[in-house]
Amino acid sequence: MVKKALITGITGQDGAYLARFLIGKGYKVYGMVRRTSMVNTSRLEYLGIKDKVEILYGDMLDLSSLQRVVENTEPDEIYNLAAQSFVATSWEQPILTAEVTGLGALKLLEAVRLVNPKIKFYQASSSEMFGASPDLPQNESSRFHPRSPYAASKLFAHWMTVNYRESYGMFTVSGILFNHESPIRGLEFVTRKITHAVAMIKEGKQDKLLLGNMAAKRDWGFAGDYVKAMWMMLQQDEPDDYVVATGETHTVREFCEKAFGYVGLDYQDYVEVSPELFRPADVEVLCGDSSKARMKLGWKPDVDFDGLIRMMVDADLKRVREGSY
Ligand code: NDP
Ligand code: GDR
Repeated sequence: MVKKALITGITGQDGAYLARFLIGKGYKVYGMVRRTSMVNTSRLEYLGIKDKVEILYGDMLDLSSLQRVVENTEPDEIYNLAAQSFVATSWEQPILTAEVTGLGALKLLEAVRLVNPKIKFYQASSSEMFGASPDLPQNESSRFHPRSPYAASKLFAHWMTVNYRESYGMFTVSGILFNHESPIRGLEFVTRKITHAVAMIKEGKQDKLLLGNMAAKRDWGFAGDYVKAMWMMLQQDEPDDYVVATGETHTVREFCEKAFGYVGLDYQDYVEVSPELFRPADVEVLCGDSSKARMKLGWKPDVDFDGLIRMMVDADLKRVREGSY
């Protein structure tokens, strides 16, 4: 029998990669999207799968719509990737962030419990939940110390996922994923902001790049590798939580150095620091210990830091040259 998966957030970076991965595994893929005045399926088009997924309308703010989408699709697996996912915006829209990213996950869990508690449920948790944790590298037992409305909302959703497993015996898992990027990463995130600027500068269409905290350190991997781990978590006999990370951490400055260096430029000639781009509170260093995922799931990343930067710069150069972005 063909397995069915429902993805919330299918128009986002991970939603598109996960949909492609599941289609490759023979799944029937449903994607929930919120109503907007313009359709936003550019990432599905980029990965060549727009016509291979079935779209349904629903919103994380609206429990009745979630319940209807779950009833109408009768999925075996649900991947809850929908969120207000940009940390910086979460200070400007803290309540919306809590409602979509935090309460939205609880609403979806409730919809699953009411419609069919046997559906397997994946929650997109985040390394941001560790925030200012004194533990480094961070694994599943590390202490949480969220540092933004986004991170606090994700922590609520994480604990609700754990609680639905413990209270109702549901197959709910929380994947604590460290930063993962790709050529279809949103332009506001620092990696894509840099690789896009590198391409624009190289092609003579931009002359500088403004950044905030360049000392921040992140454990960056490739989104295509990380969506595999999501699926693997739902194929286990028992539901559990897993950290997914490369185990390497690099500064924003290093990312710049390599991305500009790849096209023969010196980042110091183009990058300026703008105090306006600093956050009210930042997470200074994240580095994940994914031993559990590697041992129990057999997961490992295929793309390394340099490979990721090359992939992103190449894709942005191509788009800038074609005038497609
Ligand atoms: P994106 O920001 O690219 O995608 C977010 C998705 O959520 C979009 O499809 C967006 O739809 C959808 N969405 C937002 N608000 C609503 C709403 N009210 N109702 C329905 N859908 C909504 O995120 P990523 O793909 O990068 O991340 C996927 C998930 O994983 C997110 O939950 C994120 O917080 C989490 N995460 C991401 C990490 C990363 O490094 N990428 C690391 C750890 C966790 P629309 O297109 O209409 O805006
Ligand atoms: P993050 O990603 O907050 O880790 O959240 P982001 O790329 O936005 O920031 C990473 C670090 O870079 C610093 N920085 C800048 N960031 C942005 N966006 N723009 C800048 O100009 C800039 N200059 C410096 C930031 O201060 C920060 O320290 C991402 C999201 O995908 C979340 O949804 C996810 O949960 C986490 O990764 C894991």
